Amino acid sequence: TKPNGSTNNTPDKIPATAHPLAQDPTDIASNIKYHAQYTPHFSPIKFEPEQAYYAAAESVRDRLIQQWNETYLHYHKVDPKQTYYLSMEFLQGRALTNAIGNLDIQDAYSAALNKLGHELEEITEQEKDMALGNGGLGRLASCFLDSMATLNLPAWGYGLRYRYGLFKQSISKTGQEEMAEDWLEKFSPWEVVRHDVVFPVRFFGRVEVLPTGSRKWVDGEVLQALAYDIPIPGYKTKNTNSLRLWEAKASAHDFNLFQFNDGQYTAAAELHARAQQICAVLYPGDATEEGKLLRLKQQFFLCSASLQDIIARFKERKEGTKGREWSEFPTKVAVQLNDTHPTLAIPELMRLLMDEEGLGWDEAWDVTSRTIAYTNHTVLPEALEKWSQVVMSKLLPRHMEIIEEIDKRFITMIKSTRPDLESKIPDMRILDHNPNKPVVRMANLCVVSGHTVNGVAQLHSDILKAELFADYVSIWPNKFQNKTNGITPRRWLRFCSPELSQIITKWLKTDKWVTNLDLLVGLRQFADNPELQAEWDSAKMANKQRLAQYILKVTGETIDPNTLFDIQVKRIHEYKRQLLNILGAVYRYKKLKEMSPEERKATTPRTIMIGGKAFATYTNAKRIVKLVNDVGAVVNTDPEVNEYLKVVFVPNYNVSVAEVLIPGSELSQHISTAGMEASGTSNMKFALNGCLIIGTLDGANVEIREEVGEENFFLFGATADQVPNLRKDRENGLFKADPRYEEAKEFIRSNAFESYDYNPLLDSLEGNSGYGRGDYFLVGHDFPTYIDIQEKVDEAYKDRKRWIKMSILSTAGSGKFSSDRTISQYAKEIWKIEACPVP
Ligand code: T68
Repeated sequence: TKPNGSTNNTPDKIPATAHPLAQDPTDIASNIKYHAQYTPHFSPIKFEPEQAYYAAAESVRDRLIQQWNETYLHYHKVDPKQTYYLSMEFLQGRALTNAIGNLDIQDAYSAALNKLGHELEEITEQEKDMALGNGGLGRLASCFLDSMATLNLPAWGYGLRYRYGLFKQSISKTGQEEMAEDWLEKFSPWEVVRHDVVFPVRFFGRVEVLPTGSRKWVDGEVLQALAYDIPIPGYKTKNTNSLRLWEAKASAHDFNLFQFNDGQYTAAAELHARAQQICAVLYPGDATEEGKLLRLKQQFFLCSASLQDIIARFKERKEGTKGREWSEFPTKVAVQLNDTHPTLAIPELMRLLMDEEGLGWDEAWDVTSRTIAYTNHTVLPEALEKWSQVVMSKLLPRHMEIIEEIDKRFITMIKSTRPDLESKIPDMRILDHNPNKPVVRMANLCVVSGHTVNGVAQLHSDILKAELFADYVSIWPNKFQNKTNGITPRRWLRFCSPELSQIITKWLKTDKWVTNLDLLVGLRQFADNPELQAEWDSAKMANKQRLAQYILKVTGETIDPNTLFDIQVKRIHEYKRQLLNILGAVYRYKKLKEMSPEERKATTPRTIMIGGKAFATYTNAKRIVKLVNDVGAVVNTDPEVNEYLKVVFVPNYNVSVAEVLIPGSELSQHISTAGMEASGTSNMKFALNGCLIIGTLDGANVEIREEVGEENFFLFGATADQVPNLRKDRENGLFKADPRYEEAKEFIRSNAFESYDYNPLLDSLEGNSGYGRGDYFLVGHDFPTYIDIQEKVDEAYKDRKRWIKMSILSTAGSGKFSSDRTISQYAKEIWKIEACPVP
């Protein structure tokens, strides 16, 4: 047998016996073997890492299912108020390490797999990321699920089961290429299909007025929503919540057997094909009318299926307790909208209550507005959703009527109670009757209908109140809240950096920090302790080595763990200013070239890593990806400088890549134009892992700097309140470029990197100010202070002791950014729900 048991079968001595709740490694090994033999997905000849992964995952699922069922039954019995987190995106990443970690059975599983000739680390690498999200918003939803389960909160996630999640990115000579990422290629062991949970969802059709005067949505086409549940285990608790993902199906009577037998195969299965389109991909390109319609269908599909399910549960439990009224619905149900993407939950809940349950408008409105709350994640104008009224009326005629009524009543209310705001009505109302393109403004619908609106970091929430939603604040001053984002300390420290975690536990003399992250402040008192510093240094070094091996594997580039590891990973967007980073790298390269060999030796050697996906049709973002790769190709092969500088593009950035990158980072860049990044969440992950931040006063950076101490944060750049005037200055020709900035741009224009035409990209930094041109993102303004602070970074890194102390203080100051804190605040201040621990 080869070391990993890659020949015939599992080691023979271990029987294949079902032991769903085994504790002992031998019984766990038996249970894994049981799955390999009796719930097979492969032919019985091999038991390689891939087969071992599926068998191990199913054995972990066995024990999850037990506590999962108990959780459901317990909630059913206690009947507490529950939260439903509606999100078009969940970026779950891998589940196996997380499940084993939360169940606290790492050691037993590791030993069991060894008995079967495998290594746990190798097995977990077999799992494909569940990447049903784009970036921060989707990952936030997943961190929230983890915290809700860990805090024993009765809460559900609701989303869509996309066949293909976020695309897989590869890099070729021409830049980024996208491929479908097939997470379901070989089935997912984590989902359970609920054949008994199916709801009809209608599209198109018309509104019929019944003799009673009530209205009913009829005709059109009806698809079925089928539930797939993913277990969400809490950390060291029995509570195991559900992420319910809907899949669209057509039913058998929509299959036209007559047509099929007549040879009209496509026509016979037309509705089946349309059903498949709904959940085919995450975020279908919305450049075309078809793409827009499909995205709207997806949004409605999520909202309709979820609300029918929520209402069914309410009614089921209502029958148990005699005489519960619909007015009690908001005492049992809290619905949180993750951005405006699930806004249609508002008119859909109104419709279900009025047209299906027979409530009047006022009663339905009272229930709806006390149930729904909305989180805003952006102030970027192009990201504020607006749907064509024409498209909406066709696809959802009854909902359009309801939205018109909400709009009408809102205007009436303003006119009667706030005549001073009358001139603001055109901006505040939900419908925008612009004759060229009448639209529905989804954010306005959320603000008018929801009981609470929140931003995702203090600065962002302040901007919402002062700008985007300022007029509404004067009507409903108490509707607006802040909930600074957070991240789960389990995935983002305990499991992704076991070495550092062990050291923290040792020095704090407890592992309670995993669920009470504020305890990390206890590290402050040891920040100068040479023993801790030495341990910290060696754990960081081990993580850097692991990262270097990963980079070698995926790029072929050798990077030196003794250099400063400087990382920027996030979606590629002009406002996030990867262009500022690469211009800085180009400037550094040019200066190194001009130095003598002795001068170079005195510099701080750096490895700059940049990773992230560009939306397929976002031209400038794709040019930035190509530029980073082209700069790397020249710098990394230049024997004069490549000891002192490397520039690496990390391909296909996703959750599991982040789990390798973040623990191995020493400096990370969060350098958005102030006022534009609502929060950022990777900044929190880096800080938690003892990585120092170079950043602007934007999003949650502001709060991170407050917590870790300003001496441990490399700050530069304009502040949010300066930005509008700086843009005006630019328009008025008052901007004076720093010569170093001009030098870096000129160097790229001179084809120093590739004969590719970078002029269009660089031209976006020139000329008059305006969106997409004239340096709207103020790269030119912030460049000089960016270069200056980078010099401070280089100096600080030379003093090892000082750097490690800063690193320890960074972790010590990260307690606030646990998603447990965020979720406790949502639970208390928005949802009004309480823990319901399974005994
Ligand atoms: C992000 N938003 C914010 N949007 O940019 C980030 N948008 O500052 C914040 O930390 C994070 O949300 C969590 O609050 C997004 O990630 C999207 O991904 C998105 C997707 C579809 C449409 C619009």
